[in-house]
Amino acid sequence: MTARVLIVDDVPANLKLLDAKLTAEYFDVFKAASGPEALEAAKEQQPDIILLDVMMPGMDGFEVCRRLKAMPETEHIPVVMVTALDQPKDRVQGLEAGADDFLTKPLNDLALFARVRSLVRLKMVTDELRMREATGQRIGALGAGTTGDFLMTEPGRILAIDDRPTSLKRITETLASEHNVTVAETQEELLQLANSGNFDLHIVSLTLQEFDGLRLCSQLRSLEATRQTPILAIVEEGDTGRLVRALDMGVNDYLVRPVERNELVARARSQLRRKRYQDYLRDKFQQGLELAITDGLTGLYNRRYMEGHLATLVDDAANTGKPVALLIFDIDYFKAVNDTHGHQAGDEVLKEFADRISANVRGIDLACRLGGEEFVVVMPDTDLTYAMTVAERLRQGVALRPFKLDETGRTLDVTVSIGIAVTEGPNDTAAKLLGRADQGLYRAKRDGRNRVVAEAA
Ligand code: GH3
Ligand code: MG
Repeated sequence: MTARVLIVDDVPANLKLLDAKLTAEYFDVFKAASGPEALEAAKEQQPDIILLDVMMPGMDGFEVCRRLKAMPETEHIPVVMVTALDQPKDRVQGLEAGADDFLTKPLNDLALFARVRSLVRLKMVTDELRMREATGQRIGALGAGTTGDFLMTEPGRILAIDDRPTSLKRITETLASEHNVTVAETQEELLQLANSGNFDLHIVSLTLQEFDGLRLCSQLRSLEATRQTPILAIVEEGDTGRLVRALDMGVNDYLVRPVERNELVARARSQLRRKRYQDYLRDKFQQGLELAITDGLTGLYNRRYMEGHLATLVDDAANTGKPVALLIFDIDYFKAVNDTHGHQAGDEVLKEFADRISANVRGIDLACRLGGEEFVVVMPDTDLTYAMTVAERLRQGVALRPFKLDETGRTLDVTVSIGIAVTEGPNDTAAKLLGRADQGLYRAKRDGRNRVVAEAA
């Protein structure tokens, strides 16, 4: 993997050394010699990761990190603070400034490269989601994004496993004040609990007596329900080999024993925050997709979606020989409903009409609103006889049961005309099918409305 790395240090010799190491690993390196330079370069170059020295004259690394995390253009770029400071309180200060990791000099190269690769890979997930959000906003399917405080209002749901009772106690006690912590006794229990998908963070000790912590992490990464849930690993001091493997298989973050309480709190918090941000982006994308393919008033599919789907179904039908039926509906004298009872009442009728259609078709049938008071139902694997039966049932379901206009109990008689067509032969197309159904509808209107007419080729 290659990545664009911005390194920041006020000592030229340090910059040179780190540059040489990273370049030898095929990373693209950019350099900055001070805090302000780093902020500028981060905005301009949009690196994949920033390695940031802490002690610099003028603006120190903590301040640079806080500013990076406060700017929308740079807040998503992972920051690793690299420093000679080695006190837990320094680490916690770095994490609280928004750093993704805090590595102490002298750097273990293997661990550094693994961490850079891991953070860059994790960033790619967020980048993809951010890109989709930008696209959603551009096509108008999504509103402008707000992130902010909703990310940390709920307590996190954390699942932990560690077979050292004192360590486990320390973890649960430390996190219990802010979060709900569940403890698993065995590997099987952890996987079973995790598989419910009910957790926001998994904490896994890599040095378990009874089983292989690394294997457990890889299982969590491969299960559908837990693939996206962050893992915080607990490693022994100096166990670089295991740490590197854990990071390469997708563990999000780690703590070195003995676990320092404030550091645990800070790391858990930043994993939860990221998880929630990603969940939020995913949900929003899903909603945007739904908005893009459904009709706002009735919740049925819209014309654009129906046309795409119909083309696929008609192609399939040509291959399998199974017919596709298409019903097209137009409410009779609908203009009069609006004119007599108002547009609002008209909308109520359209919604109720959509509900009656939905309730009377199968799960595989596609109900959609073409626009106005025109609707379509596409029925795969359906011949003309069956399509006629359904259409007649729908027609009667409208005509025989008056529509409720409002809460006062006033009702209205509504009727609908329906045209039907069924695919005929391998050369039929979606457009021809729609055209024939439309022709049927025209005849139904001409012949007096409130009726079903099928049109053959
Ligand atoms: P026909 O039996 O020939 O179909 O007569 P009609 O009155 O139903 O047909 P026409 O096409 O003349 O009128 C359709 C009306 O549907 C006109 C328009 O005001 C109304 N309409 C279209 N979309 C909406 C909507 O979203 N809400 C409401 N309330 N009315 C709508
Ligand atoms: Mg009409």
